[in-house]
Amino acid sequence: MSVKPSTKSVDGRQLRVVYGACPHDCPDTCALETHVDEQGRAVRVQGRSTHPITRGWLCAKVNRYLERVYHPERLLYPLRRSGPKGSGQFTRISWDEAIAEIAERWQQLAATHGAETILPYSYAGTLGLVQGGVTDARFWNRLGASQLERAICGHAAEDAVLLTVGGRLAPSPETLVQSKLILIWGSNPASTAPHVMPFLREAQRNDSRIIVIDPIRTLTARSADQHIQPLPGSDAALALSMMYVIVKEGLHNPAWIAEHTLGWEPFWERIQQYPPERAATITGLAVETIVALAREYAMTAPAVLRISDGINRHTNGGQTVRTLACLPAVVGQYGVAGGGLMYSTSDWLKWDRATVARRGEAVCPPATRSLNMNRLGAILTGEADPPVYSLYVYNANPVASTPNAGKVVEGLLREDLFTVVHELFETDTARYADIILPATSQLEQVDIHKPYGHLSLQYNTPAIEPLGEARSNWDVMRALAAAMGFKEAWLTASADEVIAEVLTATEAQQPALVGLTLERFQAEGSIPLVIPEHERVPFSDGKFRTPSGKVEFYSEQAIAKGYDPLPGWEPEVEARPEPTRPASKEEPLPLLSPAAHHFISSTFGNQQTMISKERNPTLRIHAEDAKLRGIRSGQLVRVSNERGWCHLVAEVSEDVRPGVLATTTVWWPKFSPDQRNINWTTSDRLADFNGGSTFYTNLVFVTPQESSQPQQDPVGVFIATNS
Ligand SMILES: Nc1nc2c(c(=O)[nH]1)N[C@H]1C(S)=C(S)[C@@H](COP(=O)(O)OP(=O)(O)OC[C@H]3O[C@@H](n4cnc5c(=O)[nH]c(N)nc54)[C@H](O)[C@@H]3O)O[C@H]1N2
Ligand SMILES: Nc1nc2c(c(=O)[nH]1)N[C@H]1C(S)=C(S)[C@@H](COP(=O)(O)OP(=O)(O)OC[C@H]3O[C@@H](n4cnc5c(=O)[nH]c(N)nc54)[C@H](O)[C@@H]3O)O[C@H]1N2
Ligand code: SF4
Ligand SMILES: [Mo]
Repeated sequence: MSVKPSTKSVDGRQLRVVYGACPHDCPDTCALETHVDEQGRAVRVQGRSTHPITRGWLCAKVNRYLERVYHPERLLYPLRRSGPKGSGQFTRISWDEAIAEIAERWQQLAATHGAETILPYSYAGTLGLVQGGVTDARFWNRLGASQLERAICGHAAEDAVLLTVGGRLAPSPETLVQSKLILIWGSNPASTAPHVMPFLREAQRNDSRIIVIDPIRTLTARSADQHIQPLPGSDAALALSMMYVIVKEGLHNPAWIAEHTLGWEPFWERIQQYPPERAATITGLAVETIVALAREYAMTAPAVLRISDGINRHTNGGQTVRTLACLPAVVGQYGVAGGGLMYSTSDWLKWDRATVARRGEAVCPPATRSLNMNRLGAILTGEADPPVYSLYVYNANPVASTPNAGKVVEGLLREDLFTVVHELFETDTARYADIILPATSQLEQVDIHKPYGHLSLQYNTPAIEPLGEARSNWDVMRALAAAMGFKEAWLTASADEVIAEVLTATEAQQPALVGLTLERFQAEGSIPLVIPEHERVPFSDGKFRTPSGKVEFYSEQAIAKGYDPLPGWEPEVEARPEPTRPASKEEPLPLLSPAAHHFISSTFGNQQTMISKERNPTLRIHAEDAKLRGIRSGQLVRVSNERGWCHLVAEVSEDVRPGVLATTTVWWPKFSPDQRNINWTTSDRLADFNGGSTFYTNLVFVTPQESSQPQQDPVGVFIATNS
């Protein structure tokens, strides 16, 4: 990319141009350009035109990033609770008071109950190396706090891909234009990775076919050439059955399988349990659909399989992804340009972990227990021993986003829990804090970003001064370290010093970073990883990063982890016993709650323009199920199970098939009816692999709310009166 221009003339004004990175949990990791006026105010945020993926445009959300940055409800000062927990009553205090109080409480806890009773809770508010990765590790390791197993998103899928091919080495999305068939399986890029869409359109213009496999007719499905709608949680059976057809019809690639895979014989035994007639009863698809899909996939080359994390959020999610990851091997499509598996690009570059985390430093106490973030409610209400007495939340909004959120609230109400929340806004989580700390936005902080959906790194230069007294995550860690008496240079270094240190340590091991210095990032903003052209087709050398160097249909590593050594299908733990039989009025139905187009998880869920575009927290329900229950569009319905309940606005829709329900997430509870959202019903049960989340294994009862009127103005109606 070109070297940094310092100013731009717009409408006769000289505006400063600052290069940045979109910090959000989105595979596109866009390269930003912020224009700043003479008063130091950002007046425009746009996508950089020279970036190979961003290509000069941003999504509907970040296009309006300045509304977020200059939102009238930004937290600007530290606050201390002055009423009962959850009352929303706070009084302004100084940073010195806030830091001193936190440090004192933690020193007391460390002395009396052990530092393990302190739990940092965070996820992907920002994906930056410093404000995310380093903040997540260094200070907490030095303190000896409990570790957090960050398993809320794609943990099961990551494990599945690692077991099968040994690395998350997706090709960059530009290569989609080389594909002749694109299977988009349980992934909704039109909303969740929008910069993939122009490549899909171009592929279609090149006569490529796109097939979307998703229980919901998503925005992506609407623009596909074909949409196949299996029942949720049935995909592994569909994939196994495709393999059955492929092999029975001799459309597989025996030579490739013999050379590049391990365990074909036992896997073939398993596949034979899934003739299309059986798969049809599991998936709810016609036998002909399964057979035609199998033939098309096997007979079209190159064919790429795109998956993302949505499909892994089931109790059988790990095995589902592992089975899907075997499909390209059966037809010999790994290592082919425009073919293979497009999951995540995360393993093209791995930051040097020892430098990021400093876990091995002599001053750090021995490794502590790891607590799974999906179990937060349970952890706070008795599961943890010793209990958690202090929770420090940043980069996350667990009251909105965590499964079984009602339990989380129950835990946060504990009088003996000292909760600190570092946030840009008074989220539903911040409301339960004892101390709230104001956080900077991306325009106010330094960072560097490694994407999971392409192959360029983005550096983020702060464009404006912090608003009010807001501080970045890392600056708060530094202040807390000082207050706790920790003097190590790796806890006091500036963000840029940390970046330089990690770049140097990582470059020593990974050629993809050679020559990419902090100074170059500061000048250029975005730089592609150094990957030779001939290595850009993943696995084209036939070497997989598994222990055997092959695609492992049979995995000893899986056995060691207590999993089935072979891919396979299991019914979901919570499922209708006969899913293809029409559901009676009294029966609970499976509910999917995937990503909303105008939010990123719960981020942007307090921005009026985004709420207006999303309209309502809706329940999409098929006309047959709606009629049976006497439900009309626009009516408020109660969605419930043994974990909890919430109210949604019914939308009778052909987007879902009979017997399947859908909503979108993550609505802020405080902007939802009764101040609760769908996560009051989702389960904190863990997935089959790696402690993953199971948001989409969720059976719920649906009943109409008798007295309710159609909802027109959700924000006016639902907004909490005391917020
Ligand atoms: N606009 C927007 N963008 C986002 C986010 C957001 O909230 N909004 N979230 C970000 C984050 S945190 C993530 S992890 C990614 C997620 O990115 P995606 O994985 O693309 O998004 P999801 O909506 O979680 O799930 C994708 C699709 O999987 C389908 N699905 C669910 N269960 C099944 C199943 O059993 N079988 C099949 N075949 N399909 C199934 C859902 O119906 C959904 O359409 O997106 C990121 N980008
Ligand atoms: N029902 C259901 N629930 C889901 C999902 C689903 O599909 N269905 N998706 C799940 C998935 S995939 C994910 S990844 C999780 C995500 O859940 P979370 O990680 O909780 O993500 P967000 O809800 O976006 O919360 C991020 C918070 O971090 C704050 N933040 C942003 N930048 C900074 C910063 O620099 N410093 C500090 N201190 N804070 C910052 C934002 O203001 C925001 O409130 O949600 C999960 N929840
Ligand atoms: S959310 Fe995704 S698409 Fe939108 S600007 Fe950020 S990286 Fe780009
Ligand atoms: Mo996620």
